[in-house]
Amino acid sequence: MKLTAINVYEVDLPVVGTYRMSMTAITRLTSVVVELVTDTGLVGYGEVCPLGPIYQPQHVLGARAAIEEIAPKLIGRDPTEILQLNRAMDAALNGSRYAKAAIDIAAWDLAGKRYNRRVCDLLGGAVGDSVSTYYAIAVASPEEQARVAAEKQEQGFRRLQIKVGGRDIEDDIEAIRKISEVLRPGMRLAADGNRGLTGRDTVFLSQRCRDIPMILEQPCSTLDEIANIKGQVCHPIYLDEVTDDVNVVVRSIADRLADGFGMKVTRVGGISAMRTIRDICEARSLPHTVDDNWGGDIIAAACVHVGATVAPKLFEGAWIASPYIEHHYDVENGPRIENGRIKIPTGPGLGITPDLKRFGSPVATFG
Ligand code: 0XW
Ligand code: MG
Repeated sequence: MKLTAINVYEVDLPVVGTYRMSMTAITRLTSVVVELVTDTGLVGYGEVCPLGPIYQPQHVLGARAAIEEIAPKLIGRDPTEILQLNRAMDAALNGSRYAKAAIDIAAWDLAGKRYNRRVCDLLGGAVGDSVSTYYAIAVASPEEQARVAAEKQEQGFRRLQIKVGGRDIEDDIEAIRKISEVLRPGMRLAADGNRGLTGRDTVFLSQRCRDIPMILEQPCSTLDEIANIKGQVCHPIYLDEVTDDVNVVVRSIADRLADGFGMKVTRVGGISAMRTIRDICEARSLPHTVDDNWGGDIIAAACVHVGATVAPKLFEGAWIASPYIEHHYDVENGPRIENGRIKIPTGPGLGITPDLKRFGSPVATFG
């Protein structure tokens, strides 16, 4: 099998409502879809959707520029030799893991189609035919966040993430307390600062909520800030945005800063890197999610396929953006949330056959 062309599409993703976090509010995004075309007629799809220009050091135009630099040097390669493909990408461009991730994901899709296996099967096999997910409650009044928590609990979600930060810490504390009053025993709760809290406010929040079983997700921005407060907080800390590659994951574990992770597939470089992090976490019994920033059915399926292979005792869910997106890329097979769970697509590869009319014409073609 040889790569004959790489097509890049931009997909407009208006957000249903406004998705507010500590440092940004999202109403519309553009996702980048990559199509790997081969001489066998098989094609593979990958996707990356930066969460706006300030959430992380990622940008739609940066993704396109990185792919433009890399793509011509991949034409003629066998895309199912995924390790060699990743090495070729790193030899072509330093960094931009989020952009490389879209190509890596498409390569896994192609490998599955070539061998007629689902991606989760190629990754070692799935636990069951569905995965758990969780609901992220955007920043809003404490009353509204508690209302949403009760509603999502009724809809079958077993884990909730409340967005905190970007406001008076007293409002965050009130929101967490109101949510804890409506949750039934066994519900999991994460308070996610998305890097927006100071160390001081994180300690205040944790100590004032010491009676509430929850985890703190990426409250502060840097590993050093986390290290400063680790001995003062009353809750486990999961790292998210700061873990932008496997090395940082390894360091945060070795330095005893991470009690778990909110992990994003494209941030670390794609399915290949996420598989490595899955295995490191299993070796150290560290719980983690398998999420991404945002994006449609392609990235959602990638998260679900990897999430399906995580050891059940460590799996904290696969978050997908579909509740905030009006239309599927693949109406029949696009991942959907039902009763807090997502069925694994059954087709080979990612199991997604996107309607290319949804993407329009490619914005770039290589090969
Ligand atoms: C909840 N998420 C996985 C989706 C949003 O991109 C933010 C992210 C997180 O946990 O930070
Ligand atoms: Mg997070």
